[in-house]
Amino acid sequence: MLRTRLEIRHNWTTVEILDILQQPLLELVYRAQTIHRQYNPHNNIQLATLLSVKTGGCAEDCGYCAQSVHHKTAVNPQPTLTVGEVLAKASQAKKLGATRFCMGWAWREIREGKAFEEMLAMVRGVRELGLEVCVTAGMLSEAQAQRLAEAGLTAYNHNLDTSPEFYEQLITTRTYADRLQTLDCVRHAGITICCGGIIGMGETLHDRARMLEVLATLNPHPESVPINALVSIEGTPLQDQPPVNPLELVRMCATARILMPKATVRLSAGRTSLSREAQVLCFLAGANSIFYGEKLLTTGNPDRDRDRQLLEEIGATILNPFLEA
Ligand code: SAM
Ligand code: DTB
Ligand code: SF4
Repeated sequence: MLRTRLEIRHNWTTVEILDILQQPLLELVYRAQTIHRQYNPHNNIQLATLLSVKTGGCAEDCGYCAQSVHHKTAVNPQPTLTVGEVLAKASQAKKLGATRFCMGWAWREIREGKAFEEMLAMVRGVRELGLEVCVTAGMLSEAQAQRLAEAGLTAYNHNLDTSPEFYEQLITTRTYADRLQTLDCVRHAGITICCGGIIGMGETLHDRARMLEVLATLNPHPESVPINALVSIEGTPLQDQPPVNPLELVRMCATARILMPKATVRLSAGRTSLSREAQVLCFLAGANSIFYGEKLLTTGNPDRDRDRQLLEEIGATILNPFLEA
């Protein structure tokens, strides 16, 4: 099997990626599925449950986000969840079949102090449950990444969101270079990287290709690549964006799979607007992870029972923790 595997490349160009993104859809899905089978022969899908530990009141101005203080949305700042509350949720997620537990903080960056110590306790606690554990909490330093690694953190999520060129139209309070710097700290600490982006924010196909190019020229590639469709939030600058064509999401999943054959490609935000059939197409195109649970951070997600039923119907099995890397 190993002999037939394609070479993993880190030198993809924009033109090559644009060509892939624009291939006839059936060709594209066939190509992505061929690669997917070589690297993930068992039809495994990872179930990751997401919990917002600190909701709302974020100082950043990300144009898509319900939690930014710069936008008047229906989301108000909530008290930070306690270690006990979080571990109870993680334990429940495990019972319901999740193998990865992801925790979010609406922060610009991690600061030293009580909240960080509690984050470390949460990470240790989730690992003790035998789950993979992921944190997303904004920028961090080398030293903080090191402490998270020591606590047993599996992955840190920090998205590029879009191309370097389109980025400034979405976020002004931190730069693309800041994001890459954070990813560097995560990598140096030996934590796996979860990094992807969003489509449907008014970006061009060229922007999508450029975002994928930045991801696919990281060496090593991110272990996990979330592909989000914009959930348009009232009160944000992106509130009137038209919904994403589901086939565009299929194209993104397929292209991510072709460029980064070993990564876990997660079909992330936006699944409530997708038909079961569109989701199956994304799985065929190489998506092999979903968020599992009734809520993402502030918005809805498909029902657990329906998700389980869907996976059963298509003959997918649930990925065991720690097998993805
Ligand atoms: N504050 C941290 C940060 O920005 O890195 C962590 C939480 S933040 C909400 C995590 C990611 O969720 C963002 O980078 C973005 O890709 C995604 N996201 C946020 N709002 C979204 C929306 N309305 N639709 C789709 N994806 C969204
Ligand atoms: C990611 O790429 N998507 C997740 C997770 N990483 C943290 C977040 C999606 C958020 C969707 C909007 C909301 O629920 O507020
Ligand atoms: Fe804050 Fe993250 Fe939302 Fe940006 S995406 S406003 S950093 S919570």
